[in-house]
Parts: sequence; structure tokens; C-alpha cells
Amino acid sequence: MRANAVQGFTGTRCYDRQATTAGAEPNCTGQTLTWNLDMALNTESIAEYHERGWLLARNAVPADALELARVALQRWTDQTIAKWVGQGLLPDALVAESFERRLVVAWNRAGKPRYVRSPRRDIVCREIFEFLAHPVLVDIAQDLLGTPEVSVNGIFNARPKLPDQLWTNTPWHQDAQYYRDAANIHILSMWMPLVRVTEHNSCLQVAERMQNGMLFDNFEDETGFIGLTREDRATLRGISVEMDPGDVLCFPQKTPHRALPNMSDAVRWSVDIRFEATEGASDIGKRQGFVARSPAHPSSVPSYEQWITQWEHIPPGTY
Ligand SMILES: O=C(O)CCC(=O)C(=O)O
Repeated sequence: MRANAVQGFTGTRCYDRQATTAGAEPNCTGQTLTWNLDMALNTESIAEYHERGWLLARNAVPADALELARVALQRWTDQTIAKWVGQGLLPDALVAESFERRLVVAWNRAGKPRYVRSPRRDIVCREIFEFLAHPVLVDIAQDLLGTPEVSVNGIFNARPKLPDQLWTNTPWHQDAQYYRDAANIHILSMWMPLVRVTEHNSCLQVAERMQNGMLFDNFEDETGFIGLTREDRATLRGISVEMDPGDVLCFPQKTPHRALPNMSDAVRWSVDIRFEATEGASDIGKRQGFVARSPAHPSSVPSYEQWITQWEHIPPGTY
């Protein structure tokens, strides 16, 4: 089943957090949407997130934020391909190829070498820091978490997902399966594609209205990712969320989701990042995370130079 878009966002409001007047306006279907003008999302969208356990906000991520992620992913691609060239797997770095195709062309020519499928440590850089702390993303997090005291959770990933590649096919799981001791802390995931994603090239599927339910048992999937048992998977009804760059899919830590296989001939590029309320933030999230916004304690918001010290002991090539 494919998802209908939730038109929950207007970018202009996002920068307008000073305004305090409430408002209401009809949307294209005649339904009245209500706004508190110091919010990035309208109240219906926030309610929808809490009721259904996911929200697709269309055209919510500004181009400058996406560009920060893209720069980091391009740099990662340069480094990954340079390694293959250095190992003698590839004669040249294929710099003329497009962002959408370069990695897949290089990977095939290099003999399909293994690479870090969900890079995190290797994309840590100033651009990623600025992306994670981007005011528009923090605005959305503030609305969905219900507090202006917002932290970036240190679990974030890029997903260079190639065609015909079982080991990057993320199976049905709940994010909280990765941090079971923090399963009841509201950790908001935001998943953003850098290319258009459809059922053909590995869009995500979500199973709705399960965010307040049980935490499923961990099952070691054939991909090596944590997944759900065959029996638990059979209980889920997947909703395909097809998206364009600029859209953001938001869901909390117990919403089951998976990625469909990439059947295109191009890379499915995406990034997934997480936010939580600073008060009561998870230990795992704080380890490489940081305070992104704090009206109460503005000095707790770190600089890039301060944040980078949290990564110094983590070797390249690992998470
Ligand atoms: O992008 C993917 O393939 C999986 C993303 C995911 O599972 C997540 O963001 O939690």
C-alpha cells in the first residue's frame, strides 16, 4: 500500500519561530489546518505523528540542509573509491559519473567489494554537524518531541544502498531493538532521501499504530542487521512511503519499518538522523550526540570543535 502525502509543513513558517499568533487555513481538500505560528508543523500533523506513529512532511527540508549532507556523502564516495583505486581494484576514480551512478559503476567495476554499509564515523565532518543542527530540522524535532530543549542523538547513518545487494536491505525492525534499555525514551527518527525513492528503488515501508506497543524480539537477519522473526514480520502491514529529496519521514523508536530492495541501476542515497528531549536523553544517544537547542542553557550547545572530540577514540571504518 502506498502512503498519501501529509502536507504538514510550510517552510516559511519554520524560520518564523518568533511569531506567536495562532491561525487556521483551509488546505487543498477543504480541510481546515490549524497553526500555532511559532511551530514548524501544523497541529494536525503533530497529532497524526502521535496517532499513526509516522509522519511524512513533504518539502520540509531546505536545499541548504540537503546540500550539507550531499557534500559529506560525496566526500565519503571520493574516499571509498580512492581506496578501491589504491587497492588496484579500479583503474580510475570515475569522477565524471553522476552522484546517483558513480558508486554503483565503481563498485561493479571493482568486483563488488564490501564497504561500510551505513557509514557514520566516516561521514563525521563540519557539514554533518551543521546538518544535524540545522534549525529547520531542530524546529520539526521540537514540535514532535514537544520541548525546545532538543538534543541530536549520536546514532545517525548515511545509506549508500546499491542495486542487487542483499546485505544493505534493511529488514523489518524497530530502532529501539538496537537500544533495548532505552526503548521507552521517545527517540525521533528522521529519514531523508537525496534521490527520489519509490517501491522500485528502496523506499521505506512503515507499519502504523504500533509505536506504543511491544518491543519485538531481536532476530539476526540474513543481512546481518537486527530484524524481526518470520512470525512477527507476518503480522505487519507495510505502507510504502515514496519520497522526493526535501521530504522527511518522521517516526518514533518503536515504529516497525524496513527498506524495500533497490531494483534500479542507481544508488539509493539517504540519511537517517535522530533527536530526543535533552532531559532524560538516552545514554547511547548522548555518547556521540549533542545539545542542538537550549533556550534554558544556551551555553550547553557545543561548537563543532567541541563535538569532534567525542569521536576521537572511534577508529575510521567503524560505526
Ligand atoms: O535506509 C535504510 O535502508 C534503513 C533506514 C532505517 O532503518 C532507519 O533509519 O532506521
